Amino acid sequence: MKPGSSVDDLGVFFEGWHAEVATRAAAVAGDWAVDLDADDRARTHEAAQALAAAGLLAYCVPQRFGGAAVGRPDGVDARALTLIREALGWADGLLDTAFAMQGLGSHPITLAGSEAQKARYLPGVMAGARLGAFCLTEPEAGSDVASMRCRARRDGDRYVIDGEKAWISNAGVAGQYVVFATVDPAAGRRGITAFVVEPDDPGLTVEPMEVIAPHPIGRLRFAGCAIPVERRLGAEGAGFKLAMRTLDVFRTTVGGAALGMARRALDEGLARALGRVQFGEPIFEQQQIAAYLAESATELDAARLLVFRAAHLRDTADRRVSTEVAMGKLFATEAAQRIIDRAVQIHGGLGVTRGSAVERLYREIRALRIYEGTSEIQRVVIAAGLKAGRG
Ligand code: COS
Repeated sequence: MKPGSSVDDLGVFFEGWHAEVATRAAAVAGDWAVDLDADDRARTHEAAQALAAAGLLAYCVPQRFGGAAVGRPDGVDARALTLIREALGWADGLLDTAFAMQGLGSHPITLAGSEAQKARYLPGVMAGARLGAFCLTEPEAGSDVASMRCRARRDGDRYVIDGEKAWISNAGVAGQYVVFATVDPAAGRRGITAFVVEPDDPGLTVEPMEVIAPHPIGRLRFAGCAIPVERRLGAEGAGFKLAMRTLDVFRTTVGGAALGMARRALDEGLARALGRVQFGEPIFEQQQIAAYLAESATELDAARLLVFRAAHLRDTADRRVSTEVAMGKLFATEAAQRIIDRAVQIHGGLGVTRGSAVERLYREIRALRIYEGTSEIQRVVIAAGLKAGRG
């Protein structure tokens, strides 16, 4: 089995150089060994090193700061990021999120950072030396970002942050945290402001959280956490749009990870159906099993079309593409869940046995319908786009 990431069948969405990106990502995915017994945090560092060594993290930062030449004004190419996540998701959810966090955790700096901020953080991101984190969610503010309570108060040449963030990927291993906090709770989303917090800033503590799949995640508590004013990203009140613009790139890449996981499930399901003999013949000969595989292959291709259309538009159209991006994430993550569920069914008892690839996929896929905007929020975005005549 080989990682399924190729530009061959969707040439219309790609430029010539994308094929090489897909090949390079597939090589990293093919070489990566999944070690479920190793510590998630240690594995994340190891993954970042492997991704940096293969040159893949260069796609997370603009060329001026050492990144790859992708020819986009904002320095990143959604198609490259999505192709890479497709290959990595095929191999291992943790390898995929190690990559994703270098992008998501640095893109607000790329978009809104000063030259000094970019120079301080981006080269380390690309080298895999500084792991990134994107800190938006709070215990009481998930989908409703504007209701966040984490507060930043200006005090001379510092901001003092108080509050809590939860379900933060890379908590405890990140070298930089992009933190969204409000400077004016009464102003709703217009008070939200982005900052960079560093792990040794006084007043920051981190607690690990456990989720259903291997993933370094946790809670951040800010108690009088004072940071210099120079760590603010962009203007006061500009944080909400900065978060949304960042998500317009990375929601598409979540779709890419879902494609990779679904492809792996289809590969595993097909191999099992052809190899497993019951009633004197491979179970593939049972029409119900063949139909599951046919359904999965069709849904996977439909998902690929939506996801790469979104990535292509994001890279080439000079307009907001939130609607198409939301459609891609919604459809790909929901379809991947169904495809993986069918693969588990085809595997029978083996499908729910710890250590089998489809059992791992079954746990890995679930969060993709939740993080970076739930499926329900994607429908909200799509409906808002319809009303506004977008997309
Ligand atoms: N790009 C640029 N601007 C955007 C934007 C985008 N993608 N999305 C929204 N905006 C702007 C709008 O243009 C609007 O600007 P004005 O005030 O100048 O008119 C402003 O932001 C508010 O937009 P909107 O009215 O659409 O926001 P809502 O408060 O109605 O809803 C949702 C926003 C629900 C879509 C948003 O809160 C959301 O995405 N929630 C989910 C958050 C999430 O993904 N959490 C996971 C955390 S990361 S693991």
